[in-house]
Amino acid sequence: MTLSAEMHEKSRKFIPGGVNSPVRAFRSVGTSPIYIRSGKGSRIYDIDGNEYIDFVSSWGPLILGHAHPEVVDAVKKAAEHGTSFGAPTELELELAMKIVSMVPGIEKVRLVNSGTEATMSAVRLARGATGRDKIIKFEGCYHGHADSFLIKAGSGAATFGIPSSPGVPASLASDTLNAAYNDLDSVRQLFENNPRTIACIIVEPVAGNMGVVPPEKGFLEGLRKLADEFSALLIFDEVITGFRLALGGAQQVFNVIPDLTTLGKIIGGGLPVGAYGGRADLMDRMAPEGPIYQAGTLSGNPLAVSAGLATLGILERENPYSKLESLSEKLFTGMEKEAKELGFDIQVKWISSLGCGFFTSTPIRNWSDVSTCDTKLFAEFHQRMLKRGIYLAPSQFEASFISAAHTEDDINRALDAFQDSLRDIRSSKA
Ligand code: KE4
Repeated sequence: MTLSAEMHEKSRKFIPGGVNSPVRAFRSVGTSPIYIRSGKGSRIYDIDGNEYIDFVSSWGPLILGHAHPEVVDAVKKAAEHGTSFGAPTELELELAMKIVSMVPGIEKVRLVNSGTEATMSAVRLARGATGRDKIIKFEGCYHGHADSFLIKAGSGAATFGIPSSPGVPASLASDTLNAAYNDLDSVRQLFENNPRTIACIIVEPVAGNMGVVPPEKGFLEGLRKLADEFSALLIFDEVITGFRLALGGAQQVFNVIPDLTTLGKIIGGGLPVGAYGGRADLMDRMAPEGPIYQAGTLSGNPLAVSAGLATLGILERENPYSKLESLSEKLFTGMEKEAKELGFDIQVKWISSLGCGFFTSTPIRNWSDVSTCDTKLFAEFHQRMLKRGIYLAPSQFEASFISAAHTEDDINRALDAFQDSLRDIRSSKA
């Protein structure tokens, strides 16, 4: 038995499922999770001494790779001055100003401690500002685990077949309306059937929690128009896409400006930071400026903010986006080619430095297409890639990420492992 397996057995006695976040449990890929001791660059190392090329990147934050020296230094330095004050600091103002300068739709921003806090606060603001209770989200999209979002949600909720979680009051669930991604008619339908009761549309501008599903041409522009037509607010949940697609995120790439934006992951450089921001007239409704309440003991924490500032500073200075794009193109087009040559139906979808392969012959544009995936076959594939030293998200409904620390050689090794794993599966079925 590996040390990881032993550790997991012990951990389940103290932590539900042995994990602090469900999707880490490797349940849907049928193996026990590996326990990570350290990471450096594009590599992670488990407690059994195995090395992996990491394409999870802590689910997105580590666009610079693990333990970037400047990020580590910034955290060390900050810690020497104290870890938290519960009071304003210059550092949080510096990060706020940087975010405002980078993200087109953000005039004012509030820092919080996770993506979930960011999205739940943005929706509370939308409800408070419009006086309306209902929200529109998209089936298969995931916005964190606040009650209003756990209705037909993606990510771990979809992975474990609990897209609508017990514990969410029916009265609240009824205020969450689900549309189909890439389907503007389904959004219009909801507005027409629920006149003057919908506060906002919240959308992942690139869906990253049902696997990766990019927006079709005109989809985001169409949402902007529908929100305006029905006097609702448009929220871009850029927890994944923020600083990932470009410094200005998806709203810069697609040139569609939301009323509110939520951020997380990269903004903290691997430490817990989330943020929500947008039009100043909306943000000024938040206490203490306005009446809508949101708070947090560790919001703007100097250590986390230092890691975020270092990360955004390096992204600004090095602008790795074209390198990320070319490595991603090599990986994902290579996967597509190899799958075809080996006779596997895999729909590869990617944009910038995130993507995935859907194990289905159905062309992918939203959750109903994604739900046709053969998750058993994905599990067999995942196990084989892991054995070959390639660490992928343990779910068909997640993204693979490329970091600035990945090299051509990493991509070649991943493609070799991809080919060998598919060959292995094919001969096991022969
Ligand atoms: P957190 O509360 O996990 O920081 O962020 C929630 C969230 C909000 N919005 C989007 C678009 C997100 O992708 C997330 C979190 N993403 C998942 C993975 N796809 C986090 C991994 C996990 O749940 O362990």
